Amino acid sequence: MTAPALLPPSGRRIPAPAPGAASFPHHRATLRLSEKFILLLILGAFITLCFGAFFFLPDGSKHKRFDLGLEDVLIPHVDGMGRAGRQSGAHVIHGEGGPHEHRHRCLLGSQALSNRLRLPGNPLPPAPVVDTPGASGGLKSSHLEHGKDGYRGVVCGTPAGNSQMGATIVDALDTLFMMGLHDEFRDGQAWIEQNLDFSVNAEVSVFEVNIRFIGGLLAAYYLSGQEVFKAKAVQLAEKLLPAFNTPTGIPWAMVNLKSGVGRNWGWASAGSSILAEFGTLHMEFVHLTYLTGNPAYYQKVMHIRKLLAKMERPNGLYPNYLNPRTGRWGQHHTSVGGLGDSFYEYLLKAWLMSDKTDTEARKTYDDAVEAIERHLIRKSNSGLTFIGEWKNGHLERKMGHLTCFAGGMFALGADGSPGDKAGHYLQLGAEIAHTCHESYDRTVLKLGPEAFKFDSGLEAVAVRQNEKYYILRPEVIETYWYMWRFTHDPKYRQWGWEATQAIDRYCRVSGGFSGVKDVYSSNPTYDDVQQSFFLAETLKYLYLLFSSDDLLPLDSWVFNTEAHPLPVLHLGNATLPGSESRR
Ligand code: DMJ
Repeated sequence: MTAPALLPPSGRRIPAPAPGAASFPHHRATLRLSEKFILLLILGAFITLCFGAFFFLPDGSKHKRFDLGLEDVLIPHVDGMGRAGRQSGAHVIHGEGGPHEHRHRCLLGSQALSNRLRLPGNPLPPAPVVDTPGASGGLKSSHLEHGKDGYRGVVCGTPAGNSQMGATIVDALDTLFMMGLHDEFRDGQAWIEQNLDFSVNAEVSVFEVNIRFIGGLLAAYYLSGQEVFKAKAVQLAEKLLPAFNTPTGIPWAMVNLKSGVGRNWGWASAGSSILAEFGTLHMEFVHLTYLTGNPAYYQKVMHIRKLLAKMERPNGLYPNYLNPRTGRWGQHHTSVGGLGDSFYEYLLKAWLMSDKTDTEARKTYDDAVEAIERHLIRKSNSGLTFIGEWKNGHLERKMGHLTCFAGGMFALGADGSPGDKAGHYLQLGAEIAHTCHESYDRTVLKLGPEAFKFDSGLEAVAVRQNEKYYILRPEVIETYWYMWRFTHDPKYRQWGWEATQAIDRYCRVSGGFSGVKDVYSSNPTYDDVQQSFFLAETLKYLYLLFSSDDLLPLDSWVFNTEAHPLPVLHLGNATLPGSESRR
């Protein structure tokens, strides 16, 4: 394999702009209260998690079957929704709802490693500037003290269940790095070096492994320059490739890491693959080709794109299900929430990540969004804009928490939209943010339900008991952050601060943070799970919301669907191995 011509002569590590150096603002000597508060949330949760990993995870790397965890993060469950794979009344696929995802570990710092990270050319990001309207007044010093106490309290908390995959350790790495928690970052790195091994007889979700593990490892690599993360990402990606061995090249949802045998979820429309799963591989796979020179990854995802481009779409919409044997659509359900969501997100981000040269991706995104607007987006009686779900020609007036990410997506895609519709899409993003904020504000806990209706006089509230839970999801805060970046309207920080306080008040438990089962109950019960995306996404987006814009600027970094930042690839006239020039 020859190295791709586009790689910098000094090595393959960091494309321009050099991550780390130019991308982070200067250090301030002190942190503000709000900044300390969010930092303590993250630190507390991560340390809690790692305590368990350190003391309770087996050292051996070969296990007959992951059982976390794995059942939760990587193997489908039937019961809820998730950005890529939850459907109404039905299925938790990707780790949501599993009982044992949080892990606890006492983390130890290491000056030697710290020094290594501080090598020239690999500077540490300084603490971000935080300016929190409404927060400084609302945050009392006693609140901060409570944060510290909580942090101390969870350091040696008792873990529940057992995990052998370390999902949260990997998922949280870049959050730790971004916040300057480098001792914890190095402990995570040490765990990965010593324990993370994919030579196991385990069946995993291709999508989840890609967004959480490969995405997390790649971001950790780009930020820190530590080769181990790249090596692990590539090893893992190799294990996923057999999933693409289907008659159409549309990958199976699951693959056995040892045997390479793939299969689909039993519940998914007659053995179909899921749009948001096979459509959420592009960013990571393009980076894998970029970093390794191996064209296989790029070719796999471009093949998916080409196949989709040839297919007829009912009403211009992409159904959530596609059969990998026949290449035909399954049920004609379309969603911008579970089962569909990140497919649309990755079209836009493929364009952004390519330095806006991948115009095919942009056009596909624009066409898809146009159809979504025409068929799925409506205003409620009181004027709330919502995104419903399309089911066999009928619009279900229900919106998932997962769908709330779309506000941020519309804002991110505003610049570059066809015609002079940039203002329109920014406005649409603002309307979705407002609706999703209402879904939080209309609860007792001020935390959003899993799904909410716009029907029979009901607006932005959950009706069914099994839609009233909040599992530490990030999508609403994600949208606040994007809207903040593009408008600097202080209400987004205000809303983010409300969510921060609600999470601290109602989700903090002795062992970390937990989801709650009913956001309309003043006495909620916990689900006893700290999802890995809480550290990867929810707290990261909150931290970014209260930071200055030059912390991971959006013209240099594109966040994968699990909030792992990957750099924009400025390829100039070069092409990726396995591609023709897109110019
Ligand atoms: C995350 O794992 C990702 O954002 C995914 O795309 C959808 N669901 C969760 C968070 O809710």
